[in-house]
Amino acid sequence: MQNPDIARLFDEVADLLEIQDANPFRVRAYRNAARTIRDFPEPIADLVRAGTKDLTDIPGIGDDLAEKITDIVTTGELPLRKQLASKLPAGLLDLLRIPGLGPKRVKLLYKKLKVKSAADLAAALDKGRIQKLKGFGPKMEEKMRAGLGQAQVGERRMLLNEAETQATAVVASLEAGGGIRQIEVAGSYRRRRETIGDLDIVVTSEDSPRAMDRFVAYGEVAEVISKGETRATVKLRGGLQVDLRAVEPDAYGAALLYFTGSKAHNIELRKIAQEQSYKLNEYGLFKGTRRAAGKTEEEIYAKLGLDWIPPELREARGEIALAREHRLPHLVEVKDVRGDLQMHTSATDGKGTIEDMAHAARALGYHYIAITDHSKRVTMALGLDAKRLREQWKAIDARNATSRGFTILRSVELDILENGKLDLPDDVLADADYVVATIHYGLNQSEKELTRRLVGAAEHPWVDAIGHPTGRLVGKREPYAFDFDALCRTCAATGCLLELNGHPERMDLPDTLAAAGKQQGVRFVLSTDSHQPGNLPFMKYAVYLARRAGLEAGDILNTQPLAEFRKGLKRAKL
Ligand code: DGT
Ligand code: CA
Ligand code: CA
Ligand code: ZN
Repeated sequence: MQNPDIARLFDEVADLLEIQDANPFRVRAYRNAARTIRDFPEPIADLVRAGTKDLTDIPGIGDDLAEKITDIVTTGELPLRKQLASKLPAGLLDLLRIPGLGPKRVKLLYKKLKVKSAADLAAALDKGRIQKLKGFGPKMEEKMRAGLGQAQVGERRMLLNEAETQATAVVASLEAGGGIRQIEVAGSYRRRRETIGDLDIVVTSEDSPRAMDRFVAYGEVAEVISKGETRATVKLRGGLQVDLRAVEPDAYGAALLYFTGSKAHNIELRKIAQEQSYKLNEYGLFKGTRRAAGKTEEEIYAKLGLDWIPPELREARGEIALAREHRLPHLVEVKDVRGDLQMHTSATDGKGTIEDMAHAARALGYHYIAITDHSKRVTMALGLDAKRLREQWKAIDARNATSRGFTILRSVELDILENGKLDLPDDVLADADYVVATIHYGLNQSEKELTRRLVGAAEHPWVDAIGHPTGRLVGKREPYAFDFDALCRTCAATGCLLELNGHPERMDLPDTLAAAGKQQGVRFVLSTDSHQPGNLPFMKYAVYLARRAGLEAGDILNTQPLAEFRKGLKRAKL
């Protein structure tokens, strides 16, 4: 049982409760627990087995949840989930997996139209019955049609951080079995896409059949799909498929290159090989029957006249031309980042005090952080009004006065209201060190409205950055409609920064937009949007995003020491 598996059970309980009209607080408690567990830095199953840590020490986990977690780890099931599910048609849970269909909509479809399965939904769509329901416009209908198609072909992608938990554990199990020489998780995982279809592991081993045996015997395997001497495919509990391929050492680089992809990158490479009368495949780079290269990726790229290309860039977006001209960007790394610029505390919807967050941030080697609790419009999170915010800043000032080499910036996640105004008065914003403005409400406004709100905020003298600029939630909510180029033009002109929010559920800006922003002269900041100290290591996901966008440390203001960071802010020029 990995953390994501435990989290999934709690999420399902929340969904089932919500469909059954349970108390919203109870629903929220299970949802929060799911998130806490998913994002917890250590495997919780290990803690339970070791029995050394009291689970109720984890923020948001009380006695009841602790007991349930222990049950899950020991029995693999959660009786409450089974009991709740038994009251509803089995197909209803499948409906929840269709993008855009949350428990609220599933409940409506079930109650009003007796939709109990994907097939029922397809029929209801065909008969035009969905449109007549309140809250289901033609746009929604179109989305559900598309989602239904995806759900039926089994296209379910996992968030990168969940896939990472699973990948790390499989690799550790294989390595513990012995006989593995080289091992790498290739595919979209190695390219650090924000979602992962399946894991593609490449190994060299002195005893491949033994590695395959070990692989299919791994404790998390739910189903063995195929197994041979050099190749096996399994499905893990929770649905993630994993392929393992063992190759000879002379072909390891070629196999790694091939299975890392992307497919489009591979196709371009193969064309270049052909132009130089080579043949490139997963076994090597060949001239006739002679293998010219294959042991490492570097030697294959080199033979083709190319610099080695970091996996994050292998998407056929111009990286091969850059590699030929020795002009690949020097991509930003986690160690370049000196501060984290979005996090919440228990003053609003976070779980941890300012001190807790500062302590964890120092341990990561940061020089500064911004505490960015919500402003008052976000009532659900107990957002701060001017008075509470100023009190928080006073506490921050006091703490800064006694601490050396580490600074907490007075900040706020400032809501850009539906009417385009900002949620706090200018005199308050002027006293902040850093202000990140974001949109949480009115996401369904017209493109014109939303663009006006974002551009207006970016023009405002005291707004230093726009946070999670597109509002997307990976796999759950598409970006809201707005003119990204217009926002970039404003940011480039005013010096307003765009945030790359590395929270695994957000990953916002998306990589392609960040790359486009850079072309327009925009500068960026990286953040984690942490809601507890244990989230701060999410910075690596922000860095992955930045790398996929081709960003260098120089493109990102929070790679700078504090003094330079301050000088680079828009407010420094006022
Ligand atoms: P995913 O799993 O959907 O997140 O994405 P990938 O990129 O991991 O794709 P996957 O697992 O289907 O295949 C792994 C890699 O294998 C892929 O990135 C490139 C390579 N590959 C797979 N199929 C083909 C193909 O038909 N042609 C070429 N050139 N490469 C392929
Ligand atoms: Ca894959
Ligand atoms: Ca695959
Ligand atoms: Zn936010």
